[in-house]
Amino acid sequence: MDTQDETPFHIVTPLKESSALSKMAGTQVLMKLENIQPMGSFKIRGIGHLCQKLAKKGCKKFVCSSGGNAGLAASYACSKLGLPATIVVPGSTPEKIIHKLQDLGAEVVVTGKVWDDADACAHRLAEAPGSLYISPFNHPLLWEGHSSLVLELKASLGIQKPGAIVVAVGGGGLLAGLVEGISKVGWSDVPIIAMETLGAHCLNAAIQAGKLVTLPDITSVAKCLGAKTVCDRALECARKYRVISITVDDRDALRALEMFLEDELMLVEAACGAALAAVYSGHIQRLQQEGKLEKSLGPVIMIVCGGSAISLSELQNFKSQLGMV
Ligand code: PLV
Repeated sequence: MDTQDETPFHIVTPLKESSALSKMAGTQVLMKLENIQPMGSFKIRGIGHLCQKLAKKGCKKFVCSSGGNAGLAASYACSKLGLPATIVVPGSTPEKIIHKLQDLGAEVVVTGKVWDDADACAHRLAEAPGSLYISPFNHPLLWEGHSSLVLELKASLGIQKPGAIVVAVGGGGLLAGLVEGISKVGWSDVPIIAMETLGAHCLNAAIQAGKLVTLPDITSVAKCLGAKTVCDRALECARKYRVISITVDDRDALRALEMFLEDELMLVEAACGAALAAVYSGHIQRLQQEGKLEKSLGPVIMIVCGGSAISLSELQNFKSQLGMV
């Protein structure tokens, strides 16, 4: 493909009511189906945009650290751009993802236990002449790319404002992109419910401490939320906008993704299960009762962020690890 081509790599995703989620929440829930993006997650919006912009400036090789999905998006974008990609992932990454990355033509380096270890390696590799490091969540162009999601919401909803937007938070790139989007469309007062699993709760810890906090380890099964430190911009967003931070445990996230599979027949990662748990574990109604969300609420937007690091057997493994079977 011509590197000057501005056509985005992401698709416009459907916004679809879920009667099951609406019933659980007691209010209308609309799913933004990012799980059907190329490579199975929202990541292509930001990473695709970032790679396109940097390629246009003459970058010839990218090195991206990833929990999996950002790497898939970067490999996909690079294959479209005809550029080489090196993806550095932690040892916890499923074989299936590594093969997918290789099939896309990426060089894959597996190192360390968690994403932060892979990230340190990616920074070192990117010191090679001609290579450029890309973060899976921490870059203004990435946030700009993610903000396209809100522009689509605005185009679908028109004058109707969302009652809240529910999102999973890892390093905070999607959150930062949503905030950019709601600012662009005049929805700055819309609450964003930022969901994390305990053991990958770097945003929640930072909000509690009033400053960035580095978690000692990532203990959650939601490895794609597993950045030990959230990006500065995400904490800034939480300070300046109506961000409600909620943590759930791994069991809640897995239960949510299992119920979602039953209800909507779509299988998503535990990272996405964390967001779904806002409804399936009753947090929306609780927030309404506590007066943190309006009693009569506009449509709640559930960002079904997706994720490829899951299969039925992987779900069974997680459940047995957590004593759920
Ligand atoms: N995953 C990143 C960071 O991992 C990655 O490298 O793929 N939902 C899914 C399915 C994700 O893959 C991610 C991020 C998130 C949510 C959270 O997005 P973020 O990092 O922008 O807050 C360590």
